Amino acid sequence: MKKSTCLYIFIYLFCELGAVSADCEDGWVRHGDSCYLVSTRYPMEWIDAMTFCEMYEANLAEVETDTEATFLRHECHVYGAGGGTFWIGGSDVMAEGKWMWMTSHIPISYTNWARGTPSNNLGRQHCLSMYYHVGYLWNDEQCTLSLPFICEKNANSALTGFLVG
Ligand SMILES: [Ca+2]
Ligand SMILES: [Ca+2]
Repeated sequence: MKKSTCLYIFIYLFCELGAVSADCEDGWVRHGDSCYLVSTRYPMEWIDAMTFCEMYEANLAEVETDTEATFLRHECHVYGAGGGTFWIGGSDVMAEGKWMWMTSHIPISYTNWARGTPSNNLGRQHCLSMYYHVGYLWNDEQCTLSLPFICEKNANSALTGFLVG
């Protein structure tokens, strides 16, 4: 092999590895320190969506800042193709009106509720969604609805998984 060809291959590999290490696994998108999977292909009940995310060492997304909420609203518009409502990781199933991020067991402080929500309509809405009809602001929904959902994991643990795996 010519020396220059060898050099090009080396540079190519170096850049490829660099791109992967700065990125998330296939199908996941990076924002801040997190990787997100916006899953629309297999809508699930809230609890099943949580389990699905856990299979990827992730959790249903926990949205702590306006920046993160805005990013995810944009992703919902892109992946939801103008429809759909997405589960994220909050619930008040433990105590009515006390909304928690269920993976980290932290009371929800930052909120992005749509007007008139949470409504606990018919006394049955205990899971948190980003709701298409209000521009993906938050709405409480019945947990047994089958909906698309968003998983979130730490970008560094995704990287570690890649290097180890
Ligand atoms: Ca988050
Ligand atoms: Ca509601």
